[in-house]
Amino acid sequence: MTSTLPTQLPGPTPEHFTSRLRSPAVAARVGLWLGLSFGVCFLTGLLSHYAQNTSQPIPFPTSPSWGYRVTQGLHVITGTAAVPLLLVKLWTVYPRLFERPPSLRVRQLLVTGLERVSILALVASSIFMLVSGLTNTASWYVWHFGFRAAHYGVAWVAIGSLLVHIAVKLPVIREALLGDVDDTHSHDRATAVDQGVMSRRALLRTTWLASGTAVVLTAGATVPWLRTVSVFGIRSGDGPQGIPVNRTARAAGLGDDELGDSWRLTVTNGDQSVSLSRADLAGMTQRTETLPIACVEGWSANGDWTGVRMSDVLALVGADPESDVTVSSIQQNGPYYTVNTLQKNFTGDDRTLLALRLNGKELDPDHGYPCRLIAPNRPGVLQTKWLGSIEVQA
Ligand SMILES: Nc1nc2c(c(=O)[nH]1)N[C@H]1C(S)=C(S)[C@@H](COP(=O)(O)O)O[C@H]1N2
Ligand SMILES: [Mo]
Repeated sequence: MTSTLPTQLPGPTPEHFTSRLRSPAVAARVGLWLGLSFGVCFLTGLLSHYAQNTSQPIPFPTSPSWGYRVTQGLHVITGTAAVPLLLVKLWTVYPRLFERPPSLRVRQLLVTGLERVSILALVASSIFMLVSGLTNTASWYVWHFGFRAAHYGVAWVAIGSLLVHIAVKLPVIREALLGDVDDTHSHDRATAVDQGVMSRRALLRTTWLASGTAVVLTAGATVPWLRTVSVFGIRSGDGPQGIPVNRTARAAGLGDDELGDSWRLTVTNGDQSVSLSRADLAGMTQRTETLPIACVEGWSANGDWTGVRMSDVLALVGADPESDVTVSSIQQNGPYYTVNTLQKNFTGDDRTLLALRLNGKELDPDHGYPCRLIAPNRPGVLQTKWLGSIEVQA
């Protein structure tokens, strides 16, 4: 006896989708690249998240100085590449959502139900990751939640459900990848009988091209020779002194009063404290280091920074150069970006400077005049501008 329960979900029936382009052969190939992009994006994302943690049981290394620039560049590039891949993948597989479970036995219903829930989690989290990431690279903060916490939390949902999905589909993936793209027999839906508007190979080529184009249009934000073609690498253009600016002095609420002669840097170690004017800092031994600003949003640029070593300034208050310190900006409209911890391996690194000059000139106010922090291999968001105080942590 067959059941008469309504097993068909509302909406189109599977018979509605007749294109042979929608096949495991296409889905597996696009899925392979999508999975690789997600994998690289996830790992580089974990690094970026860890680099921003105040407490780092395993010290985040200070070398190579360009490491974070590369990993965060990869993070944004693979995320961008994933957008066209995800769209094609969803287009290829979504008719499956309208398929009825193979039988109405409780076990089958349960398996099908679980699989669909995991697919739902995967699709929803993937879309969330790419949309929130993309709007962030466009520096468009429309979110009413903390971007970092949400993007990090949902990443685990995405990668977890992706692993479940791969495990469930492994036999199909294997067969599809080993077989010929144009093979219309194995695992194809019975109703997929139309040739479609193009060949499967052409669809795949178009997909790779779309993905590559998306990368080229944005990667100039971090790869200098791509700048001229990266029309969407929106901050790739020059800011003052050849380096982009994410927040100007004016946007930080700082003007001549705050940044003028009355400015002082307070350095504190327990009950020892000094207050330094810009002339005091300029009178100390000056060093120049070539270090990148590598914004979490994906853009990055190298600068020649000149200023005083962090360890030289700490010596004025008798502090061990290898101390965790709290670095604060005079900027008032925080709390983001204005206060953060510099871990002891960064504090003690000779390349970590309180910079006064950039590329041979006085720092532009938008780059943090009178004085900003610049340290090797550190997310841009932690390179505090308009410093006000440095305090050795107890
Ligand atoms: N006080 C303060 N420091 C700050 C910021 C800020 O908004 N306020 N932005 C940070 C971010 S997100 C980046 S990427 C770098 C950018 O430095 P730049 O504007 O000199 O290129 O500064 C960092 N330092
Ligand atoms: Mo940034």
